[in-house]
Amino acid sequence: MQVKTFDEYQQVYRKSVEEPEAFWAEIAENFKWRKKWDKVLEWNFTEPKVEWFKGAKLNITENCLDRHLENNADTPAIIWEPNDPSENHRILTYKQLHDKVCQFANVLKNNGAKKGDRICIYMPMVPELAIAVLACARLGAVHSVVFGGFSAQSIADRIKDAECNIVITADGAERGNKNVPLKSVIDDALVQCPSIKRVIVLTRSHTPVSMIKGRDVWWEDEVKKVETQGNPDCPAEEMDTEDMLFILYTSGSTGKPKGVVHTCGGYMVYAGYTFANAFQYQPGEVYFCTADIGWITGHSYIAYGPLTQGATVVMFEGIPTYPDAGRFWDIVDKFKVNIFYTAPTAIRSLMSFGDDILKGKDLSSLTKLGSVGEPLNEEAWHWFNDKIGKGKCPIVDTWWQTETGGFMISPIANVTPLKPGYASLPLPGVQTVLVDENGKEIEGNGVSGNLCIKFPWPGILRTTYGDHERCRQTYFATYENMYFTGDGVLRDEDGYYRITGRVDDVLNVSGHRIGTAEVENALNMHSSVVESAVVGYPHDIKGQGVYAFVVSPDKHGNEDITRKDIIMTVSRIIGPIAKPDKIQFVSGLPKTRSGKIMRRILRKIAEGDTSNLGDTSTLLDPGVVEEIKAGAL
Ligand code: 6R9
Repeated sequence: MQVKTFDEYQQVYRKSVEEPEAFWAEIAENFKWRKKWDKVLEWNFTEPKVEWFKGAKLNITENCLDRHLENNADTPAIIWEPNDPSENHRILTYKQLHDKVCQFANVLKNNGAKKGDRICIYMPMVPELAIAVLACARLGAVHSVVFGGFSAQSIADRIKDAECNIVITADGAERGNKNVPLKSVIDDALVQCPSIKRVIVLTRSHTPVSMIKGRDVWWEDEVKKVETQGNPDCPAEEMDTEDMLFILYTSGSTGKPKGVVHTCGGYMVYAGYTFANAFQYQPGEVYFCTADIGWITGHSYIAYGPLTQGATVVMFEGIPTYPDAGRFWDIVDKFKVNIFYTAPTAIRSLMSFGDDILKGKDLSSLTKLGSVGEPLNEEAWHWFNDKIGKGKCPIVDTWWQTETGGFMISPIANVTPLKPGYASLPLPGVQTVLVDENGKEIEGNGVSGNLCIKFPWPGILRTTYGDHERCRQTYFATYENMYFTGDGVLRDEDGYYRITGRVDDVLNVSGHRIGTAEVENALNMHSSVVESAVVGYPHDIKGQGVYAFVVSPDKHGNEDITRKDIIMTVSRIIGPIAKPDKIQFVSGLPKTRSGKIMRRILRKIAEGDTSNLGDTSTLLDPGVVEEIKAGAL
């Protein structure tokens, strides 16, 4: 599955475009199937309907676990580093992980879980999170992991949308010196969720929790029951290749997050193949991905991708700056990490602490570096390359999305010549196109446009849960017969791709996708907010910050307190990750005569670039712009 030279990459890429079915069938042969496919691909982007490896049967956990038992049972699958460095780390070999997944799958069965059920997971970054995810997949239950930074309201929305019947959580999560009372947040969420019949609670932080009789059970008690039942194995459920594997909610340009659906066969092939190829993973290498399993990066590149390849994955519970800003490098040194995959926001944040934190850290084990989530600006690229990689580790800048399931545009380590700031070239099987606003393909090099993909790849989303029309509208209706990514891109003279950021109303704050409409809905829920508009602005560390223009005539005489109340409201409705960085009170928003907010103007003001606001003649009240400019933060 790995190409070894740039020439080979170019040949393989050509083949993947000319004969995509033959190309992917050959890749798929590297996986374990209960039954092989009758047909490699059937598709149209109009409905849309995409089916990969049609007729095939499998269980992804047999690929992640069982198939490694024969030769690699004692290879570490997960090396877990706790938040508190004085607590012991844990290592789970493939055999141990297999056994724990089977055991917990039996726990789920005892608690009524079956194939097709939707199970919500809200957990800290502990091995049990990976175990819970894989146990769902073992039974064919569909997991919907919700990141620990989301509020009770966000969890409730997601549980209701997917009609989940079970929640798996923990008493609390420790991140840095903060404790997030996960179970208590779940209790608040469940007030709105009658579909939940069972809550399984792992002990982690020893935070006091309220266990509701008949609904809530302890993870440890349930495991003991399975142990006394004396049946450690749990045969994997046979899944159709197009059965649902998981739902993962992500923000878009409209108010409500959508449940991106991935299915078993195609997703497995895509996550496994891209991991093996882009990182050129070799047996024995230690790979550390700093993402949280609550995001797609954790799904595809902590859990499924690396485990299908029998890799050793470091999983970290804490944050990069606790107990100090050298923590990542301590972990690299401690476990002799070879491949280190992180986000630009983390790199920029660690850069800002200066080079002293690197003194005495042995980073000599590193051979390959990776980045994901937002553009890796050149300054951060060079720091990462010079100070961390010591100029000898390729930086794999992976562009992809929740919807794509895996890497799309990315260098292949030690194969693709690198350019700082560029995600470089599409991986084999990925047919990128640039289009202009009218949907016309922009050919040639040295051009910019909107990034689309014109042919399916196995990891493409299949639908948005419960609302297929929304999937069509969002991704397949903007341009005919193309998947629209929502990103703008530059293709330079060498054909190299540089992602320039979202072209829709989606912000990317510290690598997290946040819809402006979602934040506006939350702001508008505050009793003294009449109306609001949210835009992004350049932020040194987060990449983008959240700037809110708020119309609030009645501030109870104290702007600062009102500001804090409003921030609290956003935190409650969406979660701390969506909190505005700046709130500017305004008497009105710049609107056209037809009532549309002119975000272009607000964006410029938020960026501090007010010299040329463009044409404001269509505004209902041009005077409001002067006022907003004068009060800009
Ligand atoms: C994997 C992930 C997707 C959006 C995407 C784009 C941005 C991701 C990037 C990147 C520039 C990269 N993005 N990787 N931009 N260079 N290497 O992040 O998924 O959370 O769905 O976000 O993130 O704007 O459209 P997701």
